[in-house]
Amino acid sequence: MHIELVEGDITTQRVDAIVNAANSSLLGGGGVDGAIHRKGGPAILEECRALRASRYGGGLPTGRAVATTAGNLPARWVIHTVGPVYREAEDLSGVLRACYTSSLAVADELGATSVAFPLISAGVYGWPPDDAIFQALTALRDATTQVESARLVLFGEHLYTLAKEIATRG
Ligand code: AR6
Repeated sequence: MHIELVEGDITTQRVDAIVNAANSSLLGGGGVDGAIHRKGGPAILEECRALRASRYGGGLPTGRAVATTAGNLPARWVIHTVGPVYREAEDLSGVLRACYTSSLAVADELGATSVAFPLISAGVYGWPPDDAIFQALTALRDATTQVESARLVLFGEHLYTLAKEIATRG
């Protein structure tokens, strides 16, 4: 799988699927989740509500992923995943990496070959950005998937520069 780093807004990415850093309620929130629902329109929330009614009454568990329409966005699907809230006292990096791999597994089920990811857990959920980037790159590099192109979308120049540095470090 080809891994690409881009600076920008995930809602404008022209790929088969974009990933949403959601919360387990699937009912929207701030950050990238807010932007996706705002620009994608009500069709996304409608499908999220249906998923809650059918499969995820107790919420989408952390580290898991599920797809909906992308509404008015240029992508075909939004894959919602729930990152772990950062905790110093507990190593949840395996759960964070699982967000990337379960999103790719959902992409495989959909037949999506290009997927754009935000930096999951690195905002409201408090994950230190450098380690969030490291975990994202590790998960994507190690993944077994039919997805041909994974794009990590960094919001702002600072995160983009940091990601470039971490990627070259290996
Ligand atoms: N495009 C790309 N990246 C973005 C965008 C955007 N439009 N907007 C923000 N980011 P966050 P989390 C970056 O907080 O930490 C929500 O309320 C942001 O700079 O969106 O997983 C959910 O409902 C950061 O680098 O997600 C949950 O309750 C990264 O996206 C909770 O926040 C992730 O920040 C999830 O928190």
